[in-house]
Amino acid sequence: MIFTHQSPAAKSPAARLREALHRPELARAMGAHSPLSARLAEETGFDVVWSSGLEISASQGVPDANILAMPQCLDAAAGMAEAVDVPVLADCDSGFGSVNNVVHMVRAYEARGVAGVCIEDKQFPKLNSFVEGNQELAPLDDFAAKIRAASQCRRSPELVVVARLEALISGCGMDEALRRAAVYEEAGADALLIHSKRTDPEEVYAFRAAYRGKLPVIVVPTTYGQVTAAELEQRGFAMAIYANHALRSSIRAMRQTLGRIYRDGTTRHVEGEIAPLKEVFDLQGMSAMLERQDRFEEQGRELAEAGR
Ligand code: SPV
Ligand code: MG
Repeated sequence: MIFTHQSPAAKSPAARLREALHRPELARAMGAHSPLSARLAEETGFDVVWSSGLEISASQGVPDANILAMPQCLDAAAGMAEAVDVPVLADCDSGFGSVNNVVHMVRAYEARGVAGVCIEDKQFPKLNSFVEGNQELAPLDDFAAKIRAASQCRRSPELVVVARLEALISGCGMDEALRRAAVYEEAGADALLIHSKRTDPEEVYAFRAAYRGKLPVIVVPTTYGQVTAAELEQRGFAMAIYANHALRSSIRAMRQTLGRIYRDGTTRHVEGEIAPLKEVFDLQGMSAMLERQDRFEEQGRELAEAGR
């Protein structure tokens, strides 16, 4: 969205995220950390932008371990929500603290146009799920309270509350994941995210087959990236989040270009490999801005003329 349309009658981003989660087809979300990366995800065709805690932290040069405070994560997610029409689902870690933090967080994210919030059942401070270290689960009652609070304290019933299950990550096993799934559903979650660090999809498949509830189930195929969208859809998943691939590709691309310029002492050899400035201007909405400026200045002249 480069300041174009948005008719007042259009469905809210939250309603569209809900629809995406309930369609028979798999919805696909792309991880992003900035308005620019969110726009690239939208332009490519992804249904949803995942405001990734890992990406936002990495873009600030800090570990994904609740080093950034809630307002920093919120600003990043809100910037993305302003920049695109597709719904933004925000990674809200473990809710930035207690149940009181969750209430404040839900209202703040909602007010800034984010379509959904995802909170995970780990302790604060959380540690990225793929890092060796403390992956201990939050007590079940504490996390159920957070989900209940999120679902009851949102201002609009459309805001999507995703409960992320970390039982498989923490080594607590499938029974614990299923037990928690049922409790989070009862607490008011709108969707579940089952996370896994296995290099094959068997445990998320086993979870999907054994889960008997009604909520859509989301997966994050990072370590088992060999699966296809068609397979995930066929297994009954509602959404796949490709959580960090844009960031990782940009790191590799920047390293290559910077290295080449440094070694060659010229930018000549990279010019054909990198985005021309025109592409940057397009992503910024430069021509739309200039066209709008001309239009309003023209109208201003007409108004002034008529008023003479
Ligand atoms: C993120 O993108 O920050 C996520 C997904 O939470 S993961 O890194 O897989 O934990
Ligand atoms: Mg995260």
